[in-house]
Amino acid sequence: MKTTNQRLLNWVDEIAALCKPDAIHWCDGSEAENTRLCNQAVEGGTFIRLNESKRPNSFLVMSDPADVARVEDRTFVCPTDPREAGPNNNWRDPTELKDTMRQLYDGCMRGRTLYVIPFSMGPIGSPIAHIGVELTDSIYVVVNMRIMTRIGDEVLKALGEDGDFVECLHSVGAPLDPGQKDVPWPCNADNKYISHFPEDPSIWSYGSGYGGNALLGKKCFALRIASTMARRQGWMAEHMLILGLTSPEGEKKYIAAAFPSACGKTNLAMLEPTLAGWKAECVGDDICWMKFDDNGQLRAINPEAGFFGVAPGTSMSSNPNAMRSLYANCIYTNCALTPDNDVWWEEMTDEPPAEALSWKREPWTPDSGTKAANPNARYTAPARQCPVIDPAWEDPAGVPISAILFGGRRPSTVPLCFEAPSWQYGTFLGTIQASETTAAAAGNVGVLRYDPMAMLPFCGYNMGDYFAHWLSMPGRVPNAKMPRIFFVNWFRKSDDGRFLWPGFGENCRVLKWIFERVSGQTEAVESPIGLLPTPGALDLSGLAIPEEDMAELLAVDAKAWLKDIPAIRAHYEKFGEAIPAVLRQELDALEARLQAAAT
Ligand code: OXD
Ligand code: MN
Repeated sequence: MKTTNQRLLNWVDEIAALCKPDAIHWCDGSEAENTRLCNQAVEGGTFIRLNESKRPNSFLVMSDPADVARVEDRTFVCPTDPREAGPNNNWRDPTELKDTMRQLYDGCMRGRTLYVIPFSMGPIGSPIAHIGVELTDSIYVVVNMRIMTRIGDEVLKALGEDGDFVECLHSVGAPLDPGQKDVPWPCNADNKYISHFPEDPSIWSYGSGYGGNALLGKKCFALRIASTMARRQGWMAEHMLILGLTSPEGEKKYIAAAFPSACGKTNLAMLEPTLAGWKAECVGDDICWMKFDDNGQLRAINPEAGFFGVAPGTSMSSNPNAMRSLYANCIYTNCALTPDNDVWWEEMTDEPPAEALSWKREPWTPDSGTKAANPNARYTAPARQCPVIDPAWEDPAGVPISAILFGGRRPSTVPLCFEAPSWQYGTFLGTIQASETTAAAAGNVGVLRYDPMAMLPFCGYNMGDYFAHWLSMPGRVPNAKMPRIFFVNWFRKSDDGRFLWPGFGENCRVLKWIFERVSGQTEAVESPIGLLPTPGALDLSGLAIPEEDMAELLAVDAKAWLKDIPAIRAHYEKFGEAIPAVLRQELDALEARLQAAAT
């Protein structure tokens, strides 16, 4: 089906004239098309077909070692006025950058096919969803976008004659001369640009074929560009998981949570509660779009349709529901290949395979002294394959959000859980969200890295204005019912370096407390930092945690908090005048409360 949308037709013509592909293919999104493209990628040496009896319809891809992750230093946010991009983004003048990139795009698809991928972020036709069209010269991008979003004819139908869409242009930047043989992973390692033009809005990506650099629906559209749309239109585009929690009495509440990288977001999104009678179901593991409904209720969709998860560390003990989602129909990137044509990554099994082909296509054994899989190796899995996918995950109306969680990796200072008494203070807590560096990383131990709302690499405009947008939400509609805001920390350690909290499925105990707070079933105690569980309010039944450990987990150490205040002030200074005055007042008031408590 070709579209009747004239703007789309004109844009495809314009890009084809610039990039000069050998052919143009409009993706219909069908199974037959997907099979054809996967076969073509196997024949071309890009895809390795995995063992059909173990992982049907699944493929492994090994990238160029120079193209393995998002490239934040090559990511640009380009409104006309640099103040709009803020200190949290790399800014370039949009006219100059477009000129530079047009030269790179000129002829960049020679010898390749230009694929047109109409895609919907969110259930097609949902009032919370938005449409994009990605033009790309990468089959890897097409088949991944088909898992991660809804693509094809259905989207063109929804777009109609004059529907709006975000222009997403992508090229691996590796044209082929006539007769030139392609490489398994074409890219242009020395010339990567991941550029965002929020005023269009459009995304221009060049040189990388990997993940968030190339699957433009994800970080580029659903966070950076969508955050600017959300600001203009009065909604929220957030880096959050969404889960549904059902009590033994059958009451259900939805929770969204924003954590910085490496804090177990996907694990929490799919957790298996250890408390009898409680059920957790997954709506999404990475991105959350929220809009008010007519009753002032904030409702959320997961704009994605798949999981692009970090594979290393994922196992039946850390995340059984992720593992169970991977039984078929997945793409694996930069995992290792076992002799029986299956994939493997570090910690996937207790025993590593005796031998494998590493992600660098080199023979590997457990004694090699190197990693078999790249630390950023990924699986791309259809969300519908998750055994605990929420029944409402594709509800066009979205799910009502009752609570928002912030958190970080804080071995010290921050208690297991507490609640913000107001939206304003909760927003403040989001702005000071941080993870502490550990001995595992180079540099000073215990240094705080601030990642407000886990959006530092993903906010498409000045972060100070983003904070103001958060603060403005309750005033956007009459009778706004705002979610309650909580702060959690699964990573608190004892003085002798033990984790005090078991984490994983046991985190449902904290979720239960949050559920009970939201439904008015439990009291809380006030403290200088917010509302903590009353003694005995956390359900610890069947869990052998020493009383002293629990006391430490729930203690508010005012002196330790006071030590963070100068770092918080320095963090705010980076955003200068853009920080809303009420947040500075919240910080002053917190400091005063802590000082009173410390003396
Ligand atoms: C991701 C990330 O890949 O946040 O989801 O980096
Ligand atoms: Mn993410």
